[in-house]
Amino acid sequence: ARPTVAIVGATGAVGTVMIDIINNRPSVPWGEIRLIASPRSAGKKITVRGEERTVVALAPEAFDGVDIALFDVPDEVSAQWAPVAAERGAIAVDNSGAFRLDPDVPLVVPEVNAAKVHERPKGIIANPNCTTLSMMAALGALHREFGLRELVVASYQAASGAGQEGVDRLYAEVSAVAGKQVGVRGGDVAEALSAAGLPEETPFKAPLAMNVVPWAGSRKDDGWTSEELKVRNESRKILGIPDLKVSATCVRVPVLTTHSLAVHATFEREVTVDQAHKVFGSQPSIVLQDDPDNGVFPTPAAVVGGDPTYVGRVRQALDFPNTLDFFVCGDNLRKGAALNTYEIAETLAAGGE
Ligand code: 2RA
Repeated sequence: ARPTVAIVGATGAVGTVMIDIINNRPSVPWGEIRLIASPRSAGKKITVRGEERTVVALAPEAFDGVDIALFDVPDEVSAQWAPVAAERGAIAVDNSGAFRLDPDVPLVVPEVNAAKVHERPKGIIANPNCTTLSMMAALGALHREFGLRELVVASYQAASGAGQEGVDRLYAEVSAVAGKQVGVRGGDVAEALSAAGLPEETPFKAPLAMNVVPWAGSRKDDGWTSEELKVRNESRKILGIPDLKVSATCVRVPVLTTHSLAVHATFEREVTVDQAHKVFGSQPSIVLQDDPDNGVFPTPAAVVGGDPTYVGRVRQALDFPNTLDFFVCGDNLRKGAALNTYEIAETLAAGGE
């Protein structure tokens, strides 16, 4: 029989993208597609692949008969419910941060380490953080050829990474400054936001309109943010390089959706721009956009809504041996979240699960 898949958090931001992905696949391997959400959203009707389905409330019985449960819910909900799904016989594919660094839970990007889906003693597979994910297809491909040793990255993260609250805040800030001569004097953007009646409390810690904010996630030891540590720890785990040297600075920019990263990657062997282009060009999930003389390079506004990872500005570092610099963009709600989770489920389905 064809496997039953459940989407947990079907009515949320990532769950909604997940349904869009399922609706737009040429074909799907699923028998039943079950929609699960909080009791508040239960009873809601959503059309999936032409068939109207009713959302059922999150409860242990909701997982009965489910083969693969895709979790698009906050960390604490996953922490509680993914083990329940696994106990009931489902494989839980979790998009939250709850299990990513658990040694008994594989952290999977199918282009990089698909075989890890079979090593899941807890019945749980984790999906990486969107910032890490945005560069993984590119780094995984280069690592296979040239052996990655060191990674220095700066992120340019979209407001939607901070959820609907982040999206609403950026729209409100952009309307508050629209048509005004702000950004010419220290503090005048903040004054414009306050004059427009926006609450001082913001998900970004500082005005995001007409600005960039060097902060994403929560505070960790020694001045690092949670987001910066995720980039380090998750990259090591996905690439299978426990001692990979990583240093990240995560920055929020006034972009709605699509995270970008400036990547400085050092390899065991020399790598030329031509060789890197060939590697990127041979990856089905990477689109190479690298012709700056003709204005061809990826930007978040141009690639948002797309599934691939977009790579450009590939250069051989002038002062660092065996090192490439490049720029990468990936839709943080698609490959960064729902799409990768769905691709893990497809990998499982193709493996005869
Ligand atoms: C962010 N990576 O962009 C986070 C969301 N998971 O804030």
